[in-house]
Amino acid sequence: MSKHAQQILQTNNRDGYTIPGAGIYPFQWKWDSGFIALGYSHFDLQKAMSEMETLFDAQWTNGFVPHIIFHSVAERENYFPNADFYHSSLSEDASLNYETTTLTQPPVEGWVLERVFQNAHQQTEIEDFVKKLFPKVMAQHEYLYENRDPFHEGLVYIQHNWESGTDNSPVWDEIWRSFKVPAYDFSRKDTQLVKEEQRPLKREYDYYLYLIDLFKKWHYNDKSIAEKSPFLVQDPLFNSMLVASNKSLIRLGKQFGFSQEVKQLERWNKKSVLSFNEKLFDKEAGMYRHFDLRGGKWLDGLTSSGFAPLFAGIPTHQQMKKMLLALERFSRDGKYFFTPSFDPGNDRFESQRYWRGPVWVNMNWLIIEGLKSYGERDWAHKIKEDTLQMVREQGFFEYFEPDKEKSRKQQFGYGGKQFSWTAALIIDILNDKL
Ligand code: 9WN
Repeated sequence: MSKHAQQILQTNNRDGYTIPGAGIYPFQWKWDSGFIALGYSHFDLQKAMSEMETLFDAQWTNGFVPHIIFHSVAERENYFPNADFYHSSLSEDASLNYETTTLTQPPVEGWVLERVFQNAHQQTEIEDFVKKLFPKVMAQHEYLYENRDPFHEGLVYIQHNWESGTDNSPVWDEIWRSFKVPAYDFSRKDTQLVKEEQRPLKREYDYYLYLIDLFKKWHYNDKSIAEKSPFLVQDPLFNSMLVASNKSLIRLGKQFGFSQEVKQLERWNKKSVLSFNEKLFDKEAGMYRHFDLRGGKWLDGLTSSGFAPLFAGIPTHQQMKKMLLALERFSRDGKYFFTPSFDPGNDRFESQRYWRGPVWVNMNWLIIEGLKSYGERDWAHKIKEDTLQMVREQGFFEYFEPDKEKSRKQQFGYGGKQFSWTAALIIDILNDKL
């Protein structure tokens, strides 16, 4: 299984970066690259390092790291919306080296850097690599805390659903209902490659595009976005990745002599963890929620992103125990595989449609690692077994049917095939002694 996974990464590897999946995702994606680098670090350190270096080559002058780098001109026609739609040069901070999007994705790079470092087992080049990457990752965190945290809470906002990584999650539904958008006329490429019922609706794409059009009008200026945009959300997954990355940078920073940075990281993290538990933890549900900064309230619905704080060590022991009960409820006592991306008890749950229900390997991996860090090995083991079973029986797909009954009747998973982060994280899971 591990060999097969390695082959997938090799096949999806381009010059210096790895595409998430052939056809549907033909460029470099930010958080995908993080998971992919972790996978490579088990068998090809050079590739792990170049994956991250190439990503940071596209970093903007203000520290922002874009979510897609449109490396291949030949593939431009095959993805929508592409560089022509974003027009990133409207921003004064944009990369001059690459055409990119103007949105970001969860800041996984700090903890990825630490894990790549650990898996390198002191190979000589790794120290220089860490020293080179550390300030770049730090600059990303500075960008986020300085520009995405208007009330200095230690919780940063995302400005677009694509920044969450969980594109069409039902949690955004009520935001979409709060403003009107035109019906865009465009040709979608994704639904030519993947069944329509497994992808977001056209009407949702209208919202996604409209937000970017608004940002263009404001030249992608963060202040204008914070003041005027209808979409500002404190997302538990995004913020967990930031806290986990802060923690990794603190450990690496101590080892590599970045003492000023370590102080700053400790200040940020203290505030972030406090606010997280005060503001985003829902005691009744026993898990974390998305906070709508524009509307001043939690968004409606529970998602697998609400378990991500386990990965960052944010919940107290007591909160973690409540989260185990919430996890059990998500599985409906074994009716569903761990972990559906949306609460199966909610009537907006859709078992095939992308982030509205299916299981994703990267979310399972984060939860497994989180549970291990709390010493909940039996729990971690259960989720690991479900993950391996789905991939073994159906292949290295992008996402999977959560309903065990339905899943038994189908041969394949959903979305893109030979999907890079599924392969990369399976390599990591198989390397684990658990
Ligand atoms: C938009 C590449 C990306 C992932 C996201 C996933 C999906 C893109 C799309 O694919 O999003 O960024 O075209 O739907 O939701 O998490 O990074 O794998």
